[in-house]
Amino acid sequence: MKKIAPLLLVALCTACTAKAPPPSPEPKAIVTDAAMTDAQAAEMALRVRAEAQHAWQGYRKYAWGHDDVKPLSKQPHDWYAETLLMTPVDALDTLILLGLKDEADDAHKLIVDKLSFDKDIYVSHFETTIRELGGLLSAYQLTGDPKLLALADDLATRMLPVFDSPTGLPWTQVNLRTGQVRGYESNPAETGTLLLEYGTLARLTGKQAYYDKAKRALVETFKRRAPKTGLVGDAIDVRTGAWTHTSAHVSGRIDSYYEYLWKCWKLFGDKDCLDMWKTSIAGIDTYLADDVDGSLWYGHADMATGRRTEPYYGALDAFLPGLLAYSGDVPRAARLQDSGFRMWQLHGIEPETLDYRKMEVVSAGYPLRPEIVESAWYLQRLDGNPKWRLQGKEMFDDFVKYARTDDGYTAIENVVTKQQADHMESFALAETFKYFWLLFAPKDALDLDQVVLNTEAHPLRRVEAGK
Ligand code: DMJ
Repeated sequence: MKKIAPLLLVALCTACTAKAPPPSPEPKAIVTDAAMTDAQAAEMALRVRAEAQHAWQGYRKYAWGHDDVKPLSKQPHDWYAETLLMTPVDALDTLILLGLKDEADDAHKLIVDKLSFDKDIYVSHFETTIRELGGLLSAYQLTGDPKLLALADDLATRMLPVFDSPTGLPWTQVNLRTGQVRGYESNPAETGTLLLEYGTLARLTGKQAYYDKAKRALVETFKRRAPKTGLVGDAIDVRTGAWTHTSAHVSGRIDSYYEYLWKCWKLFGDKDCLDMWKTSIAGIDTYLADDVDGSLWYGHADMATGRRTEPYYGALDAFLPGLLAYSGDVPRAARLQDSGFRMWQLHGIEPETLDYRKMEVVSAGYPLRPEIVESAWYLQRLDGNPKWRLQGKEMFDDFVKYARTDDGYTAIENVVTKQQADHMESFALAETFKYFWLLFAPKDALDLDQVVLNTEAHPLRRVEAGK
């Protein structure tokens, strides 16, 4: 077993003595001329850590051994007939990074003692890849425990039959015991958000087929882009490769396909990914970007012509500022993040979908999504403007105010009325708390030169081929 290089340094700067900024005269204004001191940021990081612990305890108390918790009814919930320990697997690297050692040890032990993929259940290939495979790989790289790598390898082997379609685009579901596949109506997020996980596993195990199959799925998606715009649609038939829905956007069903084009270049140095990214981002910036009274948004368009369809942006789209910043376009990233923050401030929690021309909510739920916080973190890390942390603090205050329960954190059914829903998705601990914490933690808490985060916020460390 190779020695695992430490990824993290969790000591927070509590010794800094700079004075607190004066309070903003406008409680809802974005303050740009004040900064959060290191000591205040350290305090925020500790607060986030304590709240993450509270969320974990809700799962621990009411849903231990299950996929996730229903925080209001205090009941366990499983995605399928049998548990895949979704929350512990998704949360383990967050618990480690935040220094919640007892909780991390507990989750780690549960996973190695109890997790088995020999189950007669059809699972979503995409969700299982980003949450389970991504979580296991990242936890393996953080702990060096070979059992976690063995679990990842076993899971991926069971899922490989999905790639045996006439096009190489994966079927959407696979039976983990029998290898039978089903589900032909897919989308770019599901066909193109696989290479970081399968590629890392290929590097760690020497099994090149993992890389090749996931890369082929990505390339086959890209090949079907519209010639004029370079954009993809949001539903595709994996049997024929024909688009069944041609709406182009950066929201759910497409989002992380674009994310992985850039990130597979960053993680593997794969030049094909860089070329595909350049073509794609040119189309996104040309046809989806929408300037409304000086504010930048990215809406929906027809993939073939680029004609604007809906002026919609939402909680899922809010990953784009982070990706723009990460790929070098900080000016657009900053403008778009400011728009996203306006969307958040409209009701003090962002909606799933907003009509940004009318500034009206189209879809009012908030299932504890991380994307807008993720973008604040990338921007804070890459351009250093203090306002991203100030935005983050306001969002965290709102998040605690509306989503906290006695026994954890729960989704919001309606961001206008603030009525709570009864579920805590595993990405709340995998991503939302992690990005909030990273936003306030010192820079060296996670070395962005060494790792690339998958779409579920699992940091994957670069591994040289053959090592
Ligand atoms: C997560 O599972 C991933 O971030 C995915 O890419 C999009 N949806 C959720 C979070 O909102």
